[in-house]
Amino acid sequence: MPVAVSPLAPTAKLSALGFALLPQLYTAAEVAALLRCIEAAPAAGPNFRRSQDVFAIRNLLGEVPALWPLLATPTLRGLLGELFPAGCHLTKAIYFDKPAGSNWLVAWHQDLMINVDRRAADLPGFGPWTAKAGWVAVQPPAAVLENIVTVRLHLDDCDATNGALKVVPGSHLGGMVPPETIAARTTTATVCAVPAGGAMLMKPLLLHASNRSTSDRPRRVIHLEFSDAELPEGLAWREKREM
Ligand SMILES: O=C(O)CCC(=O)C(=O)O
Repeated sequence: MPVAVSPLAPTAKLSALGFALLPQLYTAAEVAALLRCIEAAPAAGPNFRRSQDVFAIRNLLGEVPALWPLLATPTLRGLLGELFPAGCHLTKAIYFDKPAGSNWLVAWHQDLMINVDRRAADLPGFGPWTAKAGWVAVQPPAAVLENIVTVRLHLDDCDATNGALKVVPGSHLGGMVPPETIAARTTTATVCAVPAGGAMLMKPLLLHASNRSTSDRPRRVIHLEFSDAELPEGLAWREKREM
């Protein structure tokens, strides 16, 4: 009798590959409510970036607080409970729309920076530091990045034509990679198509990129980062929100 091979659970896939695709994390009604809430936001100020090729909202929950009760569903909380059994906090939230026909492409990279509340220049292992429009960001030690899980919630069906992320499976296991070696590491890249209401889980050190859109469909994403790590004394996550 053939032995049934059970597919890897999302948490196991995330550890092994650096990403996992969840076809349905939110219902169609929940997605519609999230979109209505974003569309009703005033969309003005330094955290809003709008051009023909991208519409982004940084500090999403600070700018659109009404989103949080819609996002923090029992399903999301259940997922986070599996990922972080001892509890976790949100550390970053961004909204991205890559509109139909967008020319915005994102080159291969790892997500190396975290947003923090102040500059603490002599903190061992932390740096370089940047400050833009009142926001301080820093590259932390790899252990801090390894603890983060990003949940990219897709609000539209997304495939290779409208900017689905391309990733290099397993590339999160090699630590921070020198930029000049990235191109040679992308030969095994795969495209992460996700339906509306689905999510992509990913580790920040996973090599990822996205293409321009050749589609007539938008690609709206809510990007949430979670961690159960505290930063060293004197430094705090800028957007920290307990779960
Ligand atoms: O959404 C995209 O296409 C790229 C975003 C990205 O690379 C990032 O958030 O680091």
